[in-house]
Amino acid sequence: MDCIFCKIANGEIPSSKVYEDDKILAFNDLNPVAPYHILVIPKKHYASILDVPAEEMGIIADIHNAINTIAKEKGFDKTGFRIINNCGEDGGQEVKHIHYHVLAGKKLPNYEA
Ligand code: IU
Repeated sequence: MDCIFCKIANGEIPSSKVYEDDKILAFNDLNPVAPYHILVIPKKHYASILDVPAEEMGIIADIHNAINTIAKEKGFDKTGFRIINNCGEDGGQEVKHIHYHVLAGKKLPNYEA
């Protein structure tokens, strides 16, 4: 499958790695919108949350567990941060491999809708 985040996950394409374990990879976003802009992905391919079977939802807990570790390591557990998952066309999802944006390091603006 021609998925850029699968290629990042398997090391075929290099990334600025922030965290890795057997199931999860986190790396710095190429176009950061905040002082910290980290993408957290499962190594296994799921196009979006809609593609994660109920019996595999544990991967979402694994992602959040990785985010906890990263936040504590980087120190933004103390200041706060935002987790975003864009899903589908209207959600603004460009890369069709589920990923969570973690934004931190400044006071983030409120949402526009
Ligand atoms: P989105 O939620 O699918 O819109 O977010 C995709 C993000 O992936 C976006 O912030 C890009 O800057 C980022 N990104 C990246 O960091 N490295 C890449 O090779 C590609 C996209 I393609």
